[in-house]
Formats: sequence, C-alpha cells, structure tokens
Amino acid sequence: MTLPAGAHRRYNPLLDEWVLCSPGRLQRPWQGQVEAAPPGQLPAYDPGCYLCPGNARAGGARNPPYTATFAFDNDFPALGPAPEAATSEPADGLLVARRVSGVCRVLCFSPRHDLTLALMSPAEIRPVVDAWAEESARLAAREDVVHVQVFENKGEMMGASNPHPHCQVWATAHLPTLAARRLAGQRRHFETRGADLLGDCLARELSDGTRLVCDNPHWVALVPFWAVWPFETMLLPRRRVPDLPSLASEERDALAEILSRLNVRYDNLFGCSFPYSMGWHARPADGGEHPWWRLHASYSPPLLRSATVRKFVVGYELAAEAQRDLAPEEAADRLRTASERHYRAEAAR
Ligand code: H2U
Repeated sequence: MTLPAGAHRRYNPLLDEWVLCSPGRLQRPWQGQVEAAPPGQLPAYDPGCYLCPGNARAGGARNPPYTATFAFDNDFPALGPAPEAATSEPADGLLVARRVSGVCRVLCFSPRHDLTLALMSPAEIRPVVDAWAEESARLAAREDVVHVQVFENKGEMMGASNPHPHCQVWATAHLPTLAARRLAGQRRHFETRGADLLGDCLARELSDGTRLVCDNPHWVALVPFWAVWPFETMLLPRRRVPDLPSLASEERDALAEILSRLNVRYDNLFGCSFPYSMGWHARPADGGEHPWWRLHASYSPPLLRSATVRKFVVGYELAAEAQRDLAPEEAADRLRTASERHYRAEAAR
C-alpha cells in the first residue's frame, strides 16, 4: 500500500471520522508549555493515600489490608440510582435532557503505592485482568446496565487524582456516545462485508507490519492507521471475543504479558512513567450477541516530543478535525524499537 507522502486525511471506520495527518510538522520550533517532570520514586506505602491498604478514604470508609487487587464503590460517583426528576423531551427536539443511572467503581491494581502496570510482572498483572473481567461480568449482569466502561487515567498530566495504581469502572443504563459510534461502525462493516471490522483491520495490519508494536500468541498491540494521539495504540485479541469475561485463561495470561511489555515500552520511550488514558471497549451489555464486536483497548497518551512536551487538542482540532504531526508508522517504529527492559531496572544494574 502506498501512502501519500505529504499531508493527507485518514478515515477511521470505527468512529466514522477523519484525522488530518501532517508528517514533518514536528520540525517546527517549540517555545510553548513544558510540563513539570513526572514525580520520581514514590514510597511503597503512603500513610496519606486514600487507596493504600488499611487507610481511611476521603468518605470515611477504611480500606481492608488487601494484598492483590481491591475494588470499591466510588465515594464521589459521577452517576448513581436514577433520580426522580422528569426527563425533558420537548417536541421541537431542543433542550433535551434525560435522566441517567449507573454505578461507579474504583479498582486498585496493587497494594503497592509505588507500582504501575509497567513496573508489575505479568504474574502480578493477571489478577488485574481477572478483576476487570469480574467487575465487568457482575455489572453487565444487572438489569439496569447496558454499558460497562473500564478506564485508567495514569499520571497527573491525564488528570489522575492519585498515583496509587488504579482504574475506574463506570456502568450505565444508557449507551454512551462513543460506545454507540463504535457499535455503529462495527455493525456497518459486518453488514456490508460479512466479517468483523477489527478482525479485518488486524489481518491487514499483520500482513502490512508497519504499524505493529508487539504481539504474542493471543494479542497484538499496534498503532491504528487512524490514530489521533501521537503514540496512541490499540490492543486487539487474535480471537474475536466480545468482552473481558469471555477471555479464556490462556488469553488472560497473554494479556497480562502484553500489557507488561507495552507499558514498559511506553515508559522507555521518554524515560519516564508514561501518562495515558486507557479504555476497554466491550460489546453493549444489553443481552444481544453483537457478532460484529471485537473487544479492544485504546491507549491515548498525551506526550509528543519528550517527557515534558505534550500534544494539545486545541485550535484546528476543536474547530474542524483531529490532526497529528507524527506519522502513525513512525510512532509504531519508535515504540517497536523501544526496549522491553524497563529503564529503572536497567539503571539499577
Ligand atoms: P482518578 O485518579 O482517575 O480520578 O480516580 C480516582 C477515583 O477515586 C476518583 O473517581 C475516587 C475518586 O472519586 N476516590 C474515592 O472513591 N474515595 C477516596 O477516598 C478518594 C478517591
């Protein structure tokens, strides 16, 4: 496949949107914002942390002396039981508001305050994979839930409120905007081509190779052709599974392994604890089969040039269309050549 050498647009069939790709634009000088360097070494236990074992949380509850993962109801949930207030559905379609209901959970990955997935071994990550699956299954089984969103905000730059390794799980009675677009995109491809969209993309990427980052017998990490964030990646299972609970034991082990490798590569890219937002995308929990849906995870990291210079989603992007300066193929090449031995382990030798 020959790609245009200069500026061009790429189509994202999953979200039915375009991204403007302007390779070479990274040459421009940068005299803009430089972020503070990420915090250095943290203590293994922080008596002031709301998430460490045995500590009191902001809402007053006390964490148990947990030894692996620990999940609890968010003390400051964005959603709760459906409020009584009436919905607003005027006939003219303006000023529409609907009630929402849901459940918000917090999941700690480890009792250790100083770890991240990049610093945990695959054996330590496996309980995290199981906890993602358990939380998803339990919430998806509820009558009042049609969508379960697992996501992790890592790093101050991405708005994480606490460095203790954790993610959140929000389950809702409605299908959120982006999940609905993922559903439409996968369904459209299935109905016109008779196969699942991400399975077809995976086959193309495996034969092309230029956007692959790393893989194992069950998973592939790649930079999507239509990536928006400079070092955005997608994790795809080789078998079409619709959600986390459907993963077999060997697929969960392999997921823990590839998560470890991908996160180490990210940290090694700029020699820092790499910030990102990560989300799992599973089929709607509405009881439907959704044969078009393939489970996938997206990593959206903000860093562009170094540990302290990030990409800003502003200007043209807010006014017109997503845009990137670094070609996805170049980002994949840099992630592919990054070491899988963590720089901190290397420094300790
Ligand atoms: P973030 O770092 O992605 O913000 O996630 C931390 C979540 O933990 C956040 O949603 C919750 C916050 O509401 N939290 C509690 O539920 N209890 C606490 O004592 C502190 C933080």
